[in-house]
Amino acid sequence: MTYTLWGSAHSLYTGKARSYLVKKGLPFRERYLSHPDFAARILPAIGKSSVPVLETEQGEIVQDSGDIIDLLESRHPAPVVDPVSPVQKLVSLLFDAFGSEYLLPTAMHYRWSYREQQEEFLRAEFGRAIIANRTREERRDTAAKVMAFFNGFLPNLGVFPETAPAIEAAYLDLIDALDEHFQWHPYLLGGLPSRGDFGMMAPLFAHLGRDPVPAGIMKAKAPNLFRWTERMNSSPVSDGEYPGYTDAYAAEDAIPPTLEAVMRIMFADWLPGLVADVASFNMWSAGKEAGTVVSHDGNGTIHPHVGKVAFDWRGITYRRGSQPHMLWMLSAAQAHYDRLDATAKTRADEALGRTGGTDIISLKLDRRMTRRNNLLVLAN
Ligand SMILES: N[C@@H](CCC(=O)N[C@@H](CS)C(=O)NCC(=O)O)C(=O)O
Repeated sequence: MTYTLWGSAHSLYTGKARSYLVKKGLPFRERYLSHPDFAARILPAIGKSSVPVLETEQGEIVQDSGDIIDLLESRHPAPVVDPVSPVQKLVSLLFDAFGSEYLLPTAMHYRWSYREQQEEFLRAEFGRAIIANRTREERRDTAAKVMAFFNGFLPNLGVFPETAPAIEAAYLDLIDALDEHFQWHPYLLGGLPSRGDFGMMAPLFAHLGRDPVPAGIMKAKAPNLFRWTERMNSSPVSDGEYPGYTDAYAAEDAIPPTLEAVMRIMFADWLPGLVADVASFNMWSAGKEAGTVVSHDGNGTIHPHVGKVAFDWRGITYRRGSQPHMLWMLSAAQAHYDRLDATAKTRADEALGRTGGTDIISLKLDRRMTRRNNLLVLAN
């Protein structure tokens, strides 16, 4: 049994799926979009050009890093990536949503706002992903067209010269706290990676940990975090750096105090945008039929929005397209929270109270979403 991971080295969400496959010890091979089969077989099956895509030997073809993990978890439960203990599982799901979605504008900012300083690298990486067996010049030229498409995402993500200083300040606060955490612990929740680690790998590897400008920042300012990005792509669970550490989550459902420090920053910076996203989603979804594709214009995309949002954030007004996919991921954490028994809920409430997460877990979506044909749609 060998899985095929369609994606590329420079792709944000491929980095999440790859790290998951590596840490699970699942046999897989990688294929880039440049492979003729991508256009011939994969594209028609998923309906649009996006990665990562997992292909199984039974012929299943799945897009979306979260769906890929869900499918593989249903078949390969060990080693666990969803902690059994309730508070840790909640924290893992929250980091998955935060990493996979909230940090996307940050990752795209550092990739595209410093283009001059890293143009050659980006051209090589985009070229490598999409075209094979051509000269360097041909690759560079082909890459330029695709790069213009991705560079064009910035306004919808709220990345402008006026917002960049706040985006960078928030990022530096976050990575400083993560650096302190990884001084003591190999993974977010202790000695085993969790779904939250994989979500964080999405932005922190391919863009922030690999593109020249942000990688330089991460190495200089948060070397322990940089080291974690390496650890997350190496197959042994323990890499020898933490003698005496066991390959298990922290005992007794505990959250390491250094992670609580990260969570304080995470929740404070995340809340204002989420509040705006929820209001926008609730307004858009009111009265719509089950099965409606989540999208402002009815056209399904992998990063849909359902209108523009504006909110106060770190002393500025932040304007961007709403992020329903972030709400979809947050709702997984909320659903887990809602199912907790009374004792676990009390402990979860204490942890959220200590770290400023109470308002986030209680945000209320009027409608549920589900996934159909690789797209988000309204549920019943
Ligand atoms: N929610 C999706 C997002 C996938 C995604 O955004 N992939 C990027 C590459 S990292 C892509 O293919 N973008 C093409 C597009 O947005 O049209 C996932 O988790 O897999």
